[in-house]
Amino acid sequence: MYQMLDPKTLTVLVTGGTSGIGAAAVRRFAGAGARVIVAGRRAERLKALADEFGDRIHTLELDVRDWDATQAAVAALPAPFASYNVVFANAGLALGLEPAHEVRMEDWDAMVDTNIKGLLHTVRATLPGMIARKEGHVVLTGSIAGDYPYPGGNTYGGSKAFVKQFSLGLWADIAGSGVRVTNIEPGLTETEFSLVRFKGDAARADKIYEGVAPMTGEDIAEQVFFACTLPRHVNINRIQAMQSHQGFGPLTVKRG
Ligand code: NDP
Ligand code: 8X3
Repeated sequence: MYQMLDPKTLTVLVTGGTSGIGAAAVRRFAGAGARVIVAGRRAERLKALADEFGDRIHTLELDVRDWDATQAAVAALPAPFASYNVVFANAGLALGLEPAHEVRMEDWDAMVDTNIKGLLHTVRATLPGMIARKEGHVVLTGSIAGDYPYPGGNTYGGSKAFVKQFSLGLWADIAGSGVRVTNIEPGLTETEFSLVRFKGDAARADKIYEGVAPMTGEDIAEQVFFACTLPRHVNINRIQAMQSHQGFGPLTVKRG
């Protein structure tokens, strides 16, 4: 029988663990017996996860945009959490759907600071430990938006295209080190993503998921769990998944 890794041997650090895909990953791994370090900014969400899973969970109230805080939080991890061997750099957001010439600069800054710089902070703070231990796995949350453009996706899509290329560059650097790299690229997934994108406008957010059965955080967490529990000689470079009614738009020609 094919031998998957025992999840009880995994200690998983999840950023963006307080909601959506990240929270589902926390539950998937902790539910299977892994230790999980959950990072996010919302303290009450972190506490709820700690209450649910007890001493299998360690929480970090952390804004990944802050390099000093990210570095310090990783350096201060207590045993046995300090020997993490999976890092799921998942925290991220989209803000707005305006065309480039109308967008608020603060929104572009926030996406770059979180989706690119926050992800880099997470990887740079955690990678040396896994390289030294010769065992680990970096999982990054990209998006189909990093592959296929859509109107209003400008900087969000650009940030996820960065994640795609960075994941390949990271693998070029560390293949053979014992640390694996996987880019998870979900499509339409119902989480707090659209509520955040539309700045609390729940009616507009709900419309995004109307008339389709969107993927859920659990669907994506299962893909992460699969990639991380494959035997260590297998590296999944990328998993791209779409909701089964989602397709590609045609190329447009704007005439006149
Ligand atoms: P959610 O809004 O439900 O979750 C986002 C998570 O990111 C929250 O836990 C939030 O925690 C955290 N986060 C945001 N900013 C920061 C920050 N500065 N520091 C630390 N944590 C932060 O959305 P999703 O679960 O959908 O999003 C997770 C990832 O999946 C994102 O990278 C997103 O781009 C990506 N994605 C989502 C898709 C979708 O359709 N939903 C599809 C493709 C990719 P807190 O607010 O507590 O800090
Ligand atoms: C989120 C997917 O298509 O809503 O990354 O931008 S999409």
